[in-house]
Formats: sequence, structure tokens, C-alpha cells
Amino acid sequence: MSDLTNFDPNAAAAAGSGVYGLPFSHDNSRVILVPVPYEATTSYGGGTSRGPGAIREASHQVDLYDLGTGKPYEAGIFMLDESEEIWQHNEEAKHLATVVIHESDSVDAPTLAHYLAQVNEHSAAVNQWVYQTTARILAENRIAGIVGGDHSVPFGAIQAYAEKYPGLGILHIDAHADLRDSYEGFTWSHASIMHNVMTRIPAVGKLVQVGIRDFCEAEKDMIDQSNGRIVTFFDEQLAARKFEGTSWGKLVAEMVAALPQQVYLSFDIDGLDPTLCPNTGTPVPGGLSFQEAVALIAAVAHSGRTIVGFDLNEVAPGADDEWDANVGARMLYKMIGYTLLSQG
Ligand SMILES: [Mn+2]
Repeated sequence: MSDLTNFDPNAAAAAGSGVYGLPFSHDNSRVILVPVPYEATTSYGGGTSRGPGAIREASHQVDLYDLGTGKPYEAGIFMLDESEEIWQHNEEAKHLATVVIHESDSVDAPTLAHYLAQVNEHSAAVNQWVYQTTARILAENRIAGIVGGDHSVPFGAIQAYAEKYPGLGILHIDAHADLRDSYEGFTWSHASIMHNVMTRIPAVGKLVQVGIRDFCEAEKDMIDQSNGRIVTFFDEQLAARKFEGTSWGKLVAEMVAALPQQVYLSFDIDGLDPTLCPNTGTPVPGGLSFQEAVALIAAVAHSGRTIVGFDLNEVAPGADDEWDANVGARMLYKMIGYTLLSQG
């Protein structure tokens, strides 16, 4: 592993240092963060393509010692450079998707269908890139952490993880169920990520959703008809039980009990209270506090289950404030810490 002898973990991040101010490279890092600046199908507010860069910048403010997990940085954390190829897909697909979503009256039906097909192709190419990048990192026995971008981006990563860990459970923290069978015509929409995962990746054994408070009838039906393969802890029901005096610890224990031995964490930042992510694409009132989310992730690790990998998505920096990225960088560090802790 890296030579940390000349590194002062108590000092401010040095200019030009890596993510979290660390001195690591790919080769001496256990955790490889994969930025995916792609947000083609964003239907409401934009900006998540700038999420990875903003998180990298905000990460320099995060103190490296963590009360719950100790010194996760010692394992080596490295963030890949953003891929020019992904940025290109983002620019082209976003332009086409904007016409499909907002200017569909200005073009004829065949053109619209053509645009839609092209967006789907760009997204499929991004999925393939994320799959290959993740598979390569897993083959080196490292941990891949995907940093979005919108919530469509981890599909390829989940595919690679499920291949390595058949029966894998997904812990999905989100305001949205993301179980739509395509959205606005986009097959690979951010609103369809878990529908795509559950219908196209049979090696995923279980989906456990937490914080969900925005969903349509068809999504509720999919949950109800899943024979327990999808278990959803709706935000409203969690809140009602808290109001009646059930502790968060007890609720968390129920969530953890629903998960299999190997867990992949898919975290949409909008699962948190929107005061913690005011610039995210589709904010919804309600949601988890920062500490409630951390307690849930910690409980997974302490249960003896293994968090094999993770993604964090939908972090969008504001025009002139870094609050969303600050929260994102800190949550990401917690996710890294508990992933490492769970793996011993
Ligand atoms: Mn969401």
C-alpha cells in the first residue's frame, strides 16, 4: 500500500492532492471512485453531471478521522479522472433529450422517435462503459464506488457486482421508487433504474428501499407483486412509526433483516431531507436526516453483512454554494468507511 509516512492526516488538504486530499494512486488504493458525469434523462432540475467534480472539490474539507469507522483513508482512496467519452455522451444525449422532454411540439413524430432512440443508445453506451470499468476494478480485487451523475448511471456497476456476487441485495436509499418501466420514453431513465435492475439482472436477489415518498400506481403494483423480492420502507410509514415512539434503531433493524448477506448500496442523495440537497434534480419533502442514513449504513456493517460496493448519485452543486457537494462528500466518506469496515 501507499507510503503515508510523509502524509499528515491532520493537515489541510494540499493543493493538487487527490480526492479527500489523499496522496494515493489507482495502484495503491483499495477503493476506486468512478465519476460518471451523465444526466441525459434528467426531467426536472439539472446539474448532476457536475456532481463528481463538486464532490471531489468539497472532499478536501472532510476530516479524515471518522468516529464510527476510524481511519478508512489508510486503505487508499482514489478517484479516476472524468472520462471525455462520458462527457461527450452527456452533451449529445442531453441536447436530444431536452427536445424530447420540452420541445416535442417543434419536431415531427419520426424525428422525435429518432431522437429518443439516440438518447437510449447514448445511455446504453454509458452503461457498457460503467460495466467494463467496474468489472475491471473488481477483477483487481478493489472496491468500485460510482459517483453520479443522475441515478441512471450505476446500472452497469450493479450488473458487474451481481455477476461477482449472485443473490446480491440492494439497499436503495431514495425519495423515489425508481421502478418505472421507462420514463418520458427513455429506457434508461433515472426514474427506471431499479425497474431495469430488477427485470434485467436476475442475479440481484433482493431490493430493499428506504425513504421512498414519490411513486406512481404502477410502481406500487410492482412492489406488491414482487413476492417479497422488493421490500419498501415508505418514508410516510417510517415517520408514522417514529411519531408513535418506535425508535430509529428498531426500524433500522427491520431494514437490515430484510437484506441478504451481501449488500450493494445505491444512494440517491434526495433520499435525505431536501435541506441537505436543495439543488438535487427532483427534491421531495420528508426524508432521512444525515445521521439516520449513517445509522442505517452502520447497522448493515455491524450486522455481519458485507457491503460489497456502492454508488452515490443525484448530487448537484448549486450555482454559488457548495452545500450539496459538502453533504455528498461527507456521506460518500461514511459509505467508504462502512464498506471497508464490513469487509474487515
Ligand atoms: Mn430520487
